[in-house]
Amino acid sequence: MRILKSAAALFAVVLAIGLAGVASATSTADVPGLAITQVGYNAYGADTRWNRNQEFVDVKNTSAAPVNVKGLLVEDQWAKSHRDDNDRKCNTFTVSSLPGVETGADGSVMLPAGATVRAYSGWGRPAASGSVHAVYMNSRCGYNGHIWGNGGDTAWITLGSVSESFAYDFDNGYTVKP
Ligand SMILES: [Ca+2]
Repeated sequence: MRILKSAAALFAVVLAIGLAGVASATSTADVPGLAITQVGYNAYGADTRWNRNQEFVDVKNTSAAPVNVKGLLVEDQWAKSHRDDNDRKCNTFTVSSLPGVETGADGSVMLPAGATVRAYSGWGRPAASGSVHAVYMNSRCGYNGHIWGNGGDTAWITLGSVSESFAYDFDNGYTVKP
C-alpha cells in the first residue's frame, strides 16, 4: 500500500512537471490580447555590434480589438530575474510610444488588432511597416549587445500585473515560433 501511494505521488509529480513543461514551451494567454509570436534569437555568423538587429522579439495583438500597450515590458529571463539589481536596464524594453500609432490624450498607445510590436536588440529608427511596428532596444549588454541566448532562453512580456512567457531551446535555426 505504501508503495502504491508513493507511486501515485511520483506520478503526480511527473504529471505536474510535464504540464509545467508544456506551459513554458508555448505562449500562454495570461496577457489579454497579446502573444509572443516569434523570437529571432540566433544571428547569422559571429555576434557583433553590427548584426544585433538580427535578434528581435515579436509581440502580436492576436485579439480582434486594439490593445493599449503603454508600459508593455519586454524582458529576457535574466532581466525578469534581476529587476531589483538591473541598474543599466539590460535586456529589457518598455513601450512608451509606437511608430505609426498616435499616443492618446490619456497616454494610451493602442496597438491595432492583428498588429505586431517588433523589438530589435540593436539600434535603429522606430518605424511602422504594414502591421509591424518596429522599436529598438539598443542593447549594450549581453555579448556585443546580443541578448537572446542561442542555446535557449525565455522571453517575457508584462502588462500591468500580468505576465506571460515564451521559452525556447536551441532550434538550430535563426528564429523560433510557437
Ligand atoms: Ca543570440
